[in-house]
Amino acid sequence: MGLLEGKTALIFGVANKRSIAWGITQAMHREGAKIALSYGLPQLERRVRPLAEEVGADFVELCDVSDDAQIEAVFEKVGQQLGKIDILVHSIGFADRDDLMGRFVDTSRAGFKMALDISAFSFTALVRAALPHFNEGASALTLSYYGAAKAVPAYNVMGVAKAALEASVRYLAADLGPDGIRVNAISAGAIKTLASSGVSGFRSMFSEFARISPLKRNMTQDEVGNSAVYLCSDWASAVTGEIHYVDAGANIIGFTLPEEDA
Ligand code: NAD
Ligand code: 0WE
Repeated sequence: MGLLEGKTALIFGVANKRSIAWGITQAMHREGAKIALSYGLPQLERRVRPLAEEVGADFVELCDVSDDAQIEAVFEKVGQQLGKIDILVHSIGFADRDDLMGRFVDTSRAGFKMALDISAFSFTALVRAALPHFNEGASALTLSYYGAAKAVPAYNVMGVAKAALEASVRYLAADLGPDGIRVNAISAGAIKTLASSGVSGFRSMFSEFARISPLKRNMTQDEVGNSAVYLCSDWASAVTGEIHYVDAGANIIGFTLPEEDA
């Protein structure tokens, strides 16, 4: 018997096989959840359709989360085609590439607005739009990163967006707790995906991560997926407003010594 048997999960943010959202999708499918997917750009459809087929998802809808009308439209289809949902996953983040290099202090007003809109506000927008469609005991999950809590080289405006996202998780959890709806985030360690591999210096960050983490390795999309299953399952029924690190323990380390002194 799967942990999510009888539940329906609506997952935003699958772009390709490497997406964290795809690791979550596969884990939730394995645990018996019915899967529905939403993707962000028309040109992603030809990649997402075959993936949807792998997990038996009939509901596959375009939704650019920077557009209120598209959010409204996708949830109208949820009402018509999917029925009530138990799990909402938000695995979406975007900033202008130019803002993910150089100094944070140089961030433009337009770049700041876009990063916060797509990476932070969209979670609140999706949760609000989902409210009439949630079953009793439903939960929402988003993805964050350590750059919300500490200054990470080049993460810049995305770190500020993730800080806003993590605070949103707490306010949403406080708002919706009385209705039995839980809201949590997974803060994942650095993983190679479309959104990360284009980032300059990512390779050395990736190997540095494996060096400092207590488990002495990186993690996988599948491991994030398994933690997502737990947080969205009834085993986490008293867990809400939480930022749960899935990072091989890296975030607990204060500093490391150079090899010769260790
Ligand atoms: P990804 O590129 O596979 O996923 C990002 C998704 O955001 C894509 O599916 C993209 O289409 C979608 N998106 C961007 N703008 C959108 C818009 N306007 N409307 C709708 N969708 C839009 O990369 P990923 O690494 O799987 O990222 C997923 C989440 O995980 C992001 O929130 C990211 O910040 C977070 N995260 C990533 C890492 C990492 O190292 N890869 C670590 C921690 C957290
Ligand atoms: O949240 C992320 C990815 C965020 C991201 C990445 C891109 C690259 C391409 C948002 N927007 C864009 N826009 C683009 O045009 N991560 C946690 C992965 C990541 O991204 C970094 C990191 C890490 C880790 C950027 C700089 C430094 C570290």
